[in-house]
Amino acid sequence: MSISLISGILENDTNSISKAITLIENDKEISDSFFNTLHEKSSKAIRIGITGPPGAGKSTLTNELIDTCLANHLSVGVIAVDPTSPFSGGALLGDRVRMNKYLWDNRVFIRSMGSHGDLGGLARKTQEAGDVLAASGKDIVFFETVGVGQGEHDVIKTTDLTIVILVPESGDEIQLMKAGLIEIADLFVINKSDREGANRLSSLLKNILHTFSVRKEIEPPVFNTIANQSEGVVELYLGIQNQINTMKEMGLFDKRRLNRYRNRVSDLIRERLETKFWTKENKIFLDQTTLSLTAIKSAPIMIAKQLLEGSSHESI
Ligand SMILES: Nc1nc2c(ncn2[C@@H]2O[C@H](COP(=O)(O)OP(=O)(O)OP(=O)(O)O)[C@@H](O)[C@H]2O)c(=O)[nH]1
Ligand SMILES: [Mg+2]
Repeated sequence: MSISLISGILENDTNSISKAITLIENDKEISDSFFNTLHEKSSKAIRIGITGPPGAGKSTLTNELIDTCLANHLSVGVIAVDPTSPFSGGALLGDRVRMNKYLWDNRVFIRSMGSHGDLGGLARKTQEAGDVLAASGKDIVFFETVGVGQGEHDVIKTTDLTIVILVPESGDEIQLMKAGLIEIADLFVINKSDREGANRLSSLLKNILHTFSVRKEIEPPVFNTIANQSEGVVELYLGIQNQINTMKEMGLFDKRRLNRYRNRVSDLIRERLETKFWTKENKIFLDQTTLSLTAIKSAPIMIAKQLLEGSSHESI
């Protein structure tokens, strides 16, 4: 990793930011000192996760929030996680269109990161990309994901604040409970509030949250928006600021960041240990001892133990 790349990032040079994220995405060897420098410079940015079902209006709302941030003199980075799912056919194209809108504006940097069906390491990579954007001086970094899979949830868990977007048509209790949305949300948005059922959904949600708040330190507020008409966006923006301030006052903000830091350390350890563990020999051993279901004569724990104890090598 060259010194010019890091200084380019710190000077908010778009090419350097882009290049660094590509290196991270492609798992290229990057020096520890690079990450150390990023770390020193990346604590100021607020990281906000935006998640919700496919087509809920996440991108439309993020765009609105970008404009509101800019109007309030805040620069913005966006990492849009494309889960390469059948739902998100239009997502990449849409993201390209909005990237073009800000092409000449270095207060905004938008990037899609694909998981290419392999969710391993996605949360780490998006965090590192977030570090790059934070170190480039962005005040706010949005992480936009479709709230479907575990990998996307892992991404959301790495943020300072999580916004869950729902739409009237997704509006039954089961939907809300599904995928642990209530657990991860700090703030809810009912988008497409021009549609029927929006009020019903928001009262239902508020009721559920009230019951849940016994277990949560802060009851998540609920906002109604019509993102494609820019309605409710300023209120949401103020609500986000307010929520962050409350979290800071209660010490929850720092607590969450500390947890996130610890989780990053353990995730890195897990990833490195696993990479080191799966040598060619160990992979061959697993394949050979599990050639077919009928060939398997012992419980998984027996194979795992042999692998861990290294006795697998002798028996190949
Ligand atoms: N009626 C209505 N349509 C909206 C609203 N907000 C967004 N849309 C439309 O809903 C569609 C999907 O919006 P997106 O912003 O692409 O949704 P998304 O959640 O990013 O979608 P994926 O990334 O594909 O999951 C677009 O056609 C938007 O114009 C709204 O408040 N009301
Ligand atoms: Mg989208």
